[in-house]
Amino acid sequence: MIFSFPVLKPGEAAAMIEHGQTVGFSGFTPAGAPKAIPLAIAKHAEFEHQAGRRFKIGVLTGASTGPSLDGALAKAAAISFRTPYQSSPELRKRINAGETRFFDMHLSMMPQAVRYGFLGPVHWAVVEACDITAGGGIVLTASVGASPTFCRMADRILIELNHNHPPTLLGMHDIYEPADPPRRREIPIYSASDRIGSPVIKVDPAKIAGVVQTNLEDECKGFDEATPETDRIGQRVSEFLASEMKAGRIPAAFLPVQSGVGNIANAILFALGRNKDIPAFEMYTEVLQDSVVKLIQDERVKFASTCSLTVSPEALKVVYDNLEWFRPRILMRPQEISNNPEVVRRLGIISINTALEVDIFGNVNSTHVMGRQMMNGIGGSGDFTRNAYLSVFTCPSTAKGGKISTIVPLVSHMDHSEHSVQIVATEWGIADLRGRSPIERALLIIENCAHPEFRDQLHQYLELVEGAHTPHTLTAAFKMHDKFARTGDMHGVDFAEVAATTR
Ligand code: 0RQ
Repeated sequence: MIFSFPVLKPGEAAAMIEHGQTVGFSGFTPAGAPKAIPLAIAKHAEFEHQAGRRFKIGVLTGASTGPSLDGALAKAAAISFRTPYQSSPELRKRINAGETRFFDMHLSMMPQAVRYGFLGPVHWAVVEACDITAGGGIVLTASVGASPTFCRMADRILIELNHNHPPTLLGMHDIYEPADPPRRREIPIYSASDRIGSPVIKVDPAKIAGVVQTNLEDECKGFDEATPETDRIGQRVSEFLASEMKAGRIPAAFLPVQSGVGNIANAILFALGRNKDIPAFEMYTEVLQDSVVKLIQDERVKFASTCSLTVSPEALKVVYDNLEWFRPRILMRPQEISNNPEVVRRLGIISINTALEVDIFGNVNSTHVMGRQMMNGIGGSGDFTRNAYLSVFTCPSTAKGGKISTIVPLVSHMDHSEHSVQIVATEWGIADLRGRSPIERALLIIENCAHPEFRDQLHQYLELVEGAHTPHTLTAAFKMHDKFARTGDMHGVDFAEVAATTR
C-alpha cells in the first residue's frame, strides 16, 4: 500500500481497462507520459487478439507521447480513436491506413473539449507522478498536459509513480482549470512567470484504483546538430527580430517567445541566444527543448513558462541536479493555459513554428504531406499563430533532396491562413507579409524564400491571371504537386501550357 492505495503490477493495472473504454493519459510529448501501464495494455491487447477477441481503446493525451505509449499500442493494433496530436511512425501508419480514427485538434482546446463532453466519457486517467500525498495530491513529472482535466473527469485513476523523477519537483507545476461558460473569468496571468494555481492535482482519493511503481527515463530524444541550412534560418529569424526591436516594433525589453519542436526551432533559439542585440528574454511556450536549458544556464532566457520539459535525459539530469537554481526559472502549466489564446494575445507572444509547405500568398500547411498523409497534427501551432503579436513560420525551401519546393502556388492542406501568418523564413531569406496585398506577398515569398531553382515557375504561375485580387488558376494550382506525384520531382512544370480558357 502507498497510503491507502493498492500497489499493482503493470499487468494488474492494465487488466482493469476494458475493450471500448477511453483512457486519458498524462504526457505532453514523451515527457511525463506513463510507460509501464501502456506497455502492459499493449501486451494485453495482443493476448486478446490472439485469443480471437476484440480489444481497442480510445486514447486521449496532452500531445504526442513516446514509443511505450503510442508506439506500443499502435503496433498492437489497440487504438480505435486518438486525439489531439501524435508523432509516432507506427501510429501515423495506422492513421493513414484508416485503421485508427484520428481527430487533429488545437491543443489548448483539448481539456475543455473533454469537460464539455465533446469527446465522450473518459473511463480512466493514467497519470505519471513523482509523488502522491495521503489526501490525493498528485505531483506530476516532466509535463502537465491535460492531466488535471483527465483526473477530474475520469471515473477512476491509475498512477505510475516513477522514481526516476524526484519528489522535489513539487512546486514546478502550476495547476489551474478555468471555469466553464457562462461562469469563466479572465485567466489572471499578466506576465510569463505569474503563478495562479496549485502545485498538485487534487483528486478524490477514492478514485485512485492503484499505483504502479517504476523507475524509467522519459523517452524524449535530443536533437541533431544544426546544419548550415538550419543555422541560416536561425540567423535570419534572429536578425529580423533584432531589426524589429531597433525599429521600435518590438519593445526594448523584448517579448515572450514561443517556439515549436524540432531542429529548426533549436537552431533559431540558439541564434536568438547568440544575438547580442537581443536582450535576455522570457519564453511562454508549450515545449521546452534542450536549447532552452542551455540558454537558461547562460542567463539568456530569464524565465520559461511551458507545458513540458521535452528534453533529452542528459538535459533533464542537468535540471534535476540543479533543481533549486532552475526552480524560480521554469514553470510547467496545463496546455489549456500554456497555449491559451487569451494569454497569448495579452502577453504579446512572438510565435515561431515550422511549416511543411507555404503558398505564395502566405497560407501554411503544417500537417498533411501532399494534402493527404497526416504527419503529426496541428499541435499548438494554431493556438499561438492566430493570437501572436508576431507570427513566424520557418521551413527549408526544399524537401526530399531538393525534389519538393516547400513554396507552392496553393497549399495542399491549410492549417494557418494568410490572415494569421505574418512572417515566412527559409534559408534564403524573410518575407514580411504584414500589410501587403496578395500579389505583393507572392512576390516577396517567391523572391525572398523560394529556392532559386523554383522561382521562375512560381513567377510564371503568378502571371497566368491578370486583374484578380488573388490571382489563382484553379486548374493549375496543384500542378507542382501533381508533377511530384507522377515523377517524384516538382521541377520543370511549364505553367505556360495551361490553356487560356482554363485560366
Ligand atoms: O521527412 O523525416 O521522412 O525526411 O517532413 O520534416 O524538415 O524534419 O521538420 O521535424 O521540424 O517537422 C511541420 C512536421 C516539421 C512539425 C513539422 C518531410 C521531411 C521530413 C519532417 P523525413 P523536417 P520537423 C509545437 C508546435 C505541427 C505542430 C506544431 C509539426 C518530415 O513542425 O508537426 O507546429 N508541426 N506544433 O522531408 C513532403 C513537404 C515536406 C515534406 C517536409 N513540403 N512535402 N514532405 N517534409 N516538408 C509542438 C507541439 O505542438 C507539441
